[in-house]
Amino acid sequence: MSLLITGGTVIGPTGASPADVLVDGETIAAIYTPGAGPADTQTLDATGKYVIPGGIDAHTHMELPFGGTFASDTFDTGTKAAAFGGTTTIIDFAVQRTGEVVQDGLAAWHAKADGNCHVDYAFHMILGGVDDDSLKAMDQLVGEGITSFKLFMAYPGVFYSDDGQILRAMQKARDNGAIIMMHAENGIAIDVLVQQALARGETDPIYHGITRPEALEAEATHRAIMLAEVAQDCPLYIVHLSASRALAEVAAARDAGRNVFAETCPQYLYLTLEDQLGAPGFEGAKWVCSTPLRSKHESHQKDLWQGLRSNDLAVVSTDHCPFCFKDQKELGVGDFSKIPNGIGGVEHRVDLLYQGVVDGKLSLQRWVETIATTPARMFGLYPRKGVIAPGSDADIVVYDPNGRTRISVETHHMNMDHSAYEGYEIAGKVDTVISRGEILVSEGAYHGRAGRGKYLPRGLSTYLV
Ligand code: DUC
Ligand code: ZN
Ligand code: ZN
Repeated sequence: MSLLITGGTVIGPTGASPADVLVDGETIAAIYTPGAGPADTQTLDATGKYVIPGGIDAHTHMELPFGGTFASDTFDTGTKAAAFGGTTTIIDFAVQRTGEVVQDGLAAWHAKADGNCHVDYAFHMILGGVDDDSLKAMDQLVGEGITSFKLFMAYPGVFYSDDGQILRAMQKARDNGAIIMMHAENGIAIDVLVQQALARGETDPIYHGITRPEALEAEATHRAIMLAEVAQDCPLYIVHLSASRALAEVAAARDAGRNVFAETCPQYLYLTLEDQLGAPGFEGAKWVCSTPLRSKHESHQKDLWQGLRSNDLAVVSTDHCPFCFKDQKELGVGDFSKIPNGIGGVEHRVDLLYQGVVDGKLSLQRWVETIATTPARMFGLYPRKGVIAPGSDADIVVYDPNGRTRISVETHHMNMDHSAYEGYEIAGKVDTVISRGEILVSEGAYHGRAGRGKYLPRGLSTYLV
């Protein structure tokens, strides 16, 4: 089937231009000056709207086991919610927990996702135990299209790697071309602060943030950057960067020409320690995530937006890790350290970042780059994904700048009993969502189905210096 998207403004990393886009089957066949496309084709009128590549959320955790429970979105519910929000590819984290075999963890993730996804999906691999076997497995996985590995400097006893393990994994990645993704927080020091806070009776959710000070994110970010230097400039990608001094560490490494990259997430751009984590009673548990929300009395949000403009922050992902308030977040009543860490947001990233365009904080081009093009290049999916160009997959979002989006638990599609952004009004709206040539969302109606999403083996990053 072919489809001509007419009258819209195509946005790419090089700018915005009026163009008609011809979709043939699963791919983009041609781009025409307005009105020059074939006459005998079904059309989709995008007049007055933006035509952008489908969003790529490079950081999700469907069904992640955490803190005695599991993230509440399955690959079915989570990827359907992603589609509603204009995200047509996710990269989820397969998990090897300490003591498990890497290949078993990966097989478990394939089993969870296979036949259940509404949009295309790929995997990174979390290494929770770096040893001779997992280092060998890294080579095998790169051959299978898993070209990025997440390590944790936090969560001792669960996912934590010490500096020697990190260095060995980085050396391996330097050899086989993979990227190391780092959860950069000093978990050993954090655990001391957590125990001291609990001993003082400081049990409310806000102490989750207070016991994870930004100095310990900056310190870990610095250490990771230095270890990657020792590993001969192993490509390093800092995940969920939340704070000014960690950003300064990334910026300094980038200024020195290093293969150091970072992402941030909408929660760090919009939400704060005081207003959300500090909500009365146990309410703040909704916003317990790590790295934590930061203080509104410091310059973090302003600096993160600046980092997005300057490309010191290359990508916006969600770290989608939803837990219901009832029975899940409630595991931490009376002890913040038992609240499962995570915020759900896979449905709202495209809209929340568009709000940055409306607010004058981000250009249209940077919007598209940070939500689609750069994640595709960073993680070996480009040019199949992340760009509107002939030959690329027809993953396309028609975005209505004159529409409005109201975020609420009443209307969202994620499997969560609350929304981290309840009541937020966005000036802009996802109008039509196309995945590999198939219309999944139009006029609010859903036409997709579980199982149509394909697994995407990835190539090596094409974003390296
Ligand atoms: N941070 C979270 O908030 N949730 C899951 C894992 C992580 O690192
Ligand atoms: Zn993390
Ligand atoms: Zn994460």
